[in-house]
Amino acid sequence: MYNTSVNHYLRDHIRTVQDWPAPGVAFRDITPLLQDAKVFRVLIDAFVHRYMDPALRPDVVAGLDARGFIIGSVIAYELGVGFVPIRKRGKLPFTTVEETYELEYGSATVEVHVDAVKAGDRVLLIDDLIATGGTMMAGKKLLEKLGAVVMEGAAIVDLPELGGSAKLHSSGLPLFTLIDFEGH
Ligand code: HSX
Repeated sequence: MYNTSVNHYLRDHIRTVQDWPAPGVAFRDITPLLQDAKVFRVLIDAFVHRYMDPALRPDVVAGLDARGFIIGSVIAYELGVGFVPIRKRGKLPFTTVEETYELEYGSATVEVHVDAVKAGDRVLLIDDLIATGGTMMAGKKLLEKLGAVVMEGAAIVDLPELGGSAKLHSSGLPLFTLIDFEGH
């Protein structure tokens, strides 16, 4: 966990929307973190302070479609490294590699350009939230197909009850998250 008072400050700016997108789901909405300039800066700095440490500094930041783009690109800019988008299928124009993963109902596919990272690059993988961990796991596998090393996964919110962070951790991926939400 990051500095506790920062965690609480950020938590207070996450909106919980009940029964969205489906009955029984408590959706953790990060948009209030972004729309206030001061809160947005505190949020981004929480990540930047960690990854500007030379031992943890990535070569590239990869963001997961779509909320991972919002924070991932700003973090990359602040760290002075490049940003690559991992997109849902059919959005990237150049040659891609893809990875399909299971959802509760059906499956999803994510893609990245074949030249997005180089073999041996140390990549920081970013999303807004970890639930089942399927999205982040697919992103990790994609980057590894290109020979990159995913040095850490980072997200604003973890929903530990859904088991994703434990699954990612046991796959060997270190994780950094700012806020845990249990229950509703
Ligand atoms: C949500 O699903 C978030 O923005 C993440 O991209 C993703 C997390 O779910 P999971 O793949 O961990 O279950 O739309």
